[in-house]
Amino acid sequence: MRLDEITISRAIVESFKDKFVDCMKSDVAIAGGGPTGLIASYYLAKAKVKVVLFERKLSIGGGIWGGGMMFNEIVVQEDGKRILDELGIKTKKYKAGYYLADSIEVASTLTSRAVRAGAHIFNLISVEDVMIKDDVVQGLVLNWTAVEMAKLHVDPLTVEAKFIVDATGHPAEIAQTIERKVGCKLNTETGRIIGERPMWADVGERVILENTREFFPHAYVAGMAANNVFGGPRMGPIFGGMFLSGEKVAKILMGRLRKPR
Ligand code: 48F
Repeated sequence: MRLDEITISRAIVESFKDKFVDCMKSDVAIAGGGPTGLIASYYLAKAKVKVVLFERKLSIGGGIWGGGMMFNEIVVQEDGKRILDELGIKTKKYKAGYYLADSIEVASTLTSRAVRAGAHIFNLISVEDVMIKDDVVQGLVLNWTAVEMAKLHVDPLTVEAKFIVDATGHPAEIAQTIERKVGCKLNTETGRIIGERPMWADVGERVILENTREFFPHAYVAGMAANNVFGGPRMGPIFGGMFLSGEKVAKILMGRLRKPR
């Protein structure tokens, strides 16, 4: 059989179109494919929730790949190790309460497990805005990262979701957008983003779980973005808090989706 270039092109465009159209309505839409977004999408998909994740970059995995200052190892504590064990990712004990994992194995396995569980993941797409109707977030507004980078004047497209998750890491981009557009209406002490505090691994890893919550109707924040929105410290290359935050937001949303609304 001779290979035909046009058949290859048609196959890709038609299949992508079907995938994208299918994701125009979902239960949960996640912005950001770092450790938090990946773990959240894994648990949601495993529970048969329709979940779609949009990642700006070519590669999924966010801050996992670079470990600490490009030494590509990450550290997890006991609770974080539980999640890595569940996903079949190897860990090595360093000393009591500190475990190491290989960044490359973590990023690639998390991605693979999320996709295989049924999460729909799109790379090279940036979330540039949200859809809000009657003071409730109802979806995400998307554009190609290439359009964003080239600063082209191209209008975005919108997808609808019952809940959205800001898992964009340190900048908390979705919360920033909502704050800018709706003013002091966030569910924080001040109604605005409190801001990330300086490095303090122990406290940062603890408060991230309390900070994983709804910050605006139907909009949740998880991972490093949660410590920015609700004012917690950063914690550097210890990743247990990110995994546990992703797991927590997935559990909360499973509960909310089960309730009649
Ligand atoms: O930064 P990132 O890894 O966030 P995280 O899941 O984990 C934080 C850790 O990596 C590390 C740390 C550990 O203690 O502090 O920083 O909270 O992943 C966030 C992902 O979101 C993407 C970004 O490219 C990255 O891969 N992202 C950010 N803004 C957008 C976005 C956006 N507007 N649209 C789509 N993707």
